[in-house]
Amino acid sequence: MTAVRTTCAYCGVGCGVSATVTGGRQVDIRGDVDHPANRGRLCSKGTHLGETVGLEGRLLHPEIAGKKVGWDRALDLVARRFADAIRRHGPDSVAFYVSGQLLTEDYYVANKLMKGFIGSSNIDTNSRLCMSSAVVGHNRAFGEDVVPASYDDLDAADLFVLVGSNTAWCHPVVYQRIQAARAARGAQLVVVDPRRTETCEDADLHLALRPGSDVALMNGLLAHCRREGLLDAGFLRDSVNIPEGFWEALDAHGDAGAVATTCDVALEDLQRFFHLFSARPRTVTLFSQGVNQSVRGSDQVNAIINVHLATGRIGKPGAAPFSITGQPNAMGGREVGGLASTLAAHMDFAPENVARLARFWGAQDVAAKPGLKAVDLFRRMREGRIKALWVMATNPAVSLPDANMAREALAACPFVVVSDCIADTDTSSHAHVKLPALAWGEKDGTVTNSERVISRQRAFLPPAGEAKPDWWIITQVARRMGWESAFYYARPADIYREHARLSTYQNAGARLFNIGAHAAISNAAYDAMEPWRWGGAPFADGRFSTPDRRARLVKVEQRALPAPLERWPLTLNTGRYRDHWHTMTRTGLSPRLARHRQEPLIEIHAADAIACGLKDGELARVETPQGASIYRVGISEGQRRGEIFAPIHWTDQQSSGGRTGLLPRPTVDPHSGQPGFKLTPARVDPFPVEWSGFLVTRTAPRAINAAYATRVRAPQGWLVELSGNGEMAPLIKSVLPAGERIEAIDVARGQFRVAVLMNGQLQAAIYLSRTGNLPQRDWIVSQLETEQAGPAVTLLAGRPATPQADRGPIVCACFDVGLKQIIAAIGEQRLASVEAVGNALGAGSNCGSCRPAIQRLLGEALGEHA
Ligand SMILES: Nc1nc2c(c(=O)[nH]1)N[C@H]1C(S)=C(S)[C@@H](COP(=O)(O)OP(=O)(O)OC[C@H]3O[C@@H](n4cnc5c(=O)[nH]c(N)nc54)[C@H](O)[C@@H]3O)O[C@H]1N2
Ligand SMILES: Nc1nc2c(c(=O)[nH]1)N[C@H]1C(S)=C(S)[C@@H](COP(=O)(O)OP(=O)(O)OC[C@H]3O[C@@H](n4cnc5c(=O)[nH]c(N)nc54)[C@H](O)[C@@H]3O)O[C@H]1N2
Ligand code: SF4
Ligand SMILES: [Mo]
Repeated sequence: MTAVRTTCAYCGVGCGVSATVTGGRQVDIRGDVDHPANRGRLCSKGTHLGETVGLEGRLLHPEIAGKKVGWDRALDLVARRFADAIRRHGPDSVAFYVSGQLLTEDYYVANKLMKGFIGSSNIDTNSRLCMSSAVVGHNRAFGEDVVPASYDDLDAADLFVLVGSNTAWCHPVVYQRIQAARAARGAQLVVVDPRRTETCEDADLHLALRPGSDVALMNGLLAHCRREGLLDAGFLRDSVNIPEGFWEALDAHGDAGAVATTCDVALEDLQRFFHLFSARPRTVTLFSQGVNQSVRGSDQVNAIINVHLATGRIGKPGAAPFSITGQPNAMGGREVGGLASTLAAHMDFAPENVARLARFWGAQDVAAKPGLKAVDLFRRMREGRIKALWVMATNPAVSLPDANMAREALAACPFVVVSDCIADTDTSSHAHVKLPALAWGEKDGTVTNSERVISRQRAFLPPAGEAKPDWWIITQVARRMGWESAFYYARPADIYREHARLSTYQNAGARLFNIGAHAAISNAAYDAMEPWRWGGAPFADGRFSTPDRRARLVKVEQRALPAPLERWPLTLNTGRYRDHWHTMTRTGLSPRLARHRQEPLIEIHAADAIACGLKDGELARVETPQGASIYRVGISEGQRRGEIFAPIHWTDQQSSGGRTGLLPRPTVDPHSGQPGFKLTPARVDPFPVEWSGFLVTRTAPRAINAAYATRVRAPQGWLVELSGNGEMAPLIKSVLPAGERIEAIDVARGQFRVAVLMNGQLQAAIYLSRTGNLPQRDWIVSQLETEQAGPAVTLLAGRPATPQADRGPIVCACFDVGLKQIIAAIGEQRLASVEAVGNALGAGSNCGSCRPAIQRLLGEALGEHA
């Protein structure tokens, strides 16, 4: 039982994980104390990785038309159908849609096959939806897509500005490092986000700005810096090109009062932000989807970078604009050129680059122009113009904007191949061929995190069934298409060496991305590779990757923000929950992670809820011009008026409600093609139901015929929330397994309670009510974990003989501590700090992901005392 050092499967923080197999597919997960990204810390998702490595739901064999086949048949068919389409309709009639969750080696060969040998650039990636605006911003400002920051800067900064980033939930270990810097050196934290998220909980300042007004804010800040004499004249003179009329255009933002009005924030708050910025030159501005996922995403990125360039807050310790990446290998994908708009090794489509790639790869037909960006690619597909599509490691039927459009496109494509580790996804239901890929824990290669650190992912489990590495699958198809020698690799290290060689090939310093030091790395050294950062401290010498080596300010203007429409009076913002990852194919397997948010909420301001006729905890239908879905109403003080927020995680696999992917409009940034996921005109109406309740079941629930049904994993089973109209009996009949039944049915009072046992063990139980009289879920769910369920009366009552206190929703996933427990302990034991709560209940003392939530409860309790 030796520990294997690998990296976390989830976010771009890129934490090191130490995994020890303790038997079968059981694994003990620890933070890797030697990894520079996390030094042993892990968040809730990383901590509970062990609950996601079983075989449940895995795709174990290749399938053609739903039938199990051998690898040879599946690979032959894929190669033949792609070759046919290319022969009959040309190379641009086929496409790959790939992902920042592939390893660098997988990504490299996918890009090489499409751009180098098929000769089309129709390979795009879910990174288009994620950070393509940051890529454009970097290219425009620096001449290369380089993130000029590292986590060491977090330890040296005096001011953190988080723009459009719910860091406490989405990059929790970065958030913990920020908190550590604040504790150690009194660094200040400003959060710029229309919502009051848990990231704002302990912030020095929260600017709840009007969505889409970030350019006004940043231009206003820059105008302030200019007024106050904070520009770095020497740096501007030596290292930065300033477009004509740049300062004049900025004058429009010179009036702080007008900026406050545009951004809809208090003038005092705006001025506090400006003063903090003036006083603390060691500033790191971290940004993510609130900035990128906008139809003005690229300009918003450049508005941030402009401020850093003009004040010289770049290339120095503790001072940088920092685009934090979402997926574990978003950065690796950028390095291999996985976007339709880039070429490998940070090259663009300049003719000399195309020629250089042709020489290096020994390829005749290297694509000479950019390909279709994700949304356009699916539009073209819906028109029937893409004849063969290969989707790898992403779930576009959920994650593209206007997902119904994406589904129509998949349905219109004559040949769809899906490589995934999971058998049934909303995307794979459209696949003609399904190819089983190795999952985290089985796959082997490298990833690059937000701070340019390349780390190994290592295998510690055997392959599931016949699953194969993605690089193997891709190269097998390439070889069958006739490119035998160009795709001959025996192991990931072979691909990595080629990738490293390409980065240094005829690169006389023009591109900072150069990992030539590894061009001849031995297999043993690759296996033993320690995490290392490429690019050192970029731009520290004031030299950039542009032809004249100078950075560029970019003229960006705040566009007028449209007023709400009568039919669509609200705007829909979408994003993430703390303990779920995207379409839940993996976090959905973990009972512990399921408990933080068991249902998809539509969060709404109390006044809007009244105006729309909604009540907290009831159901509502959210509609946009693209589609509609049902959510549980969560009235929230964190929402601005007129704005609602929905999570992105629920899919057809878990739910008939909360299907957020159907809602966003497919409008994109004109430069990057990134969709504006955060702002869609919408309306909300009550969704009346006659009865509600829940089902607890040991076996996976089948399709459930109820107006609203969402399921989450529980220990030894599932918990399904249900609501509907009309008769309840048919539903009960359809969802309960055979066995010994005990029931309490009171038709007059509209109460159905049925439990099914087998040899005394609970198999399933359903509780439905027309009056809202329902037991707590906790105890009944716990009955699945016992050999002998409690006596019939307790099962029907839904509570133990000696009543248990209601713990409320789970806040701490590590120690299973509920909201009500924490509130009670704070009151009874007069706890005054997060540490004190940790000592009393354990909550917050392990992974730390729930510390902001505890902070909020402490704040509320204190408020009540006052
Ligand atoms: N728990 C969890 N962590 C994850 C992921 C996950 O699925 N779950 N996914 C990973 C991935 S791929 C990504 S890309 C990252 C995303 O990480 P984040 O970007 O932090 O996450 P989001 O929730 O998408 O959006 C961030 C915030 O942008 C705000 N916002 C909306 N509109 C505006 C605006 O106009 N201006 C500003 N300033 N802010 C705005 C939203 O209110 C939201 O709170 O998370 C990564 N980490
Ligand atoms: N409305 C709205 N939509 C959004 C966003 C938003 O904020 N709002 N955010 C966008 C962003 S930033 C992102 S990154 C996307 C994410 O969206 P997706 O990429 O669609 O989401 P995932 O659930 O991560 O899908 C990954 C798939 O790959 C599979 N997989 C995992 N590992 C491997 C592997 O090694 N090999 C193979 N072949 N398969 C694997 C998983 O089982 C899963 O099915 O969503 C985007 N969509
Ligand atoms: S912050 Fe959490 S999800 Fe992200 S890499 Fe680290 S442990 Fe994994
Ligand atoms: Mo992302």
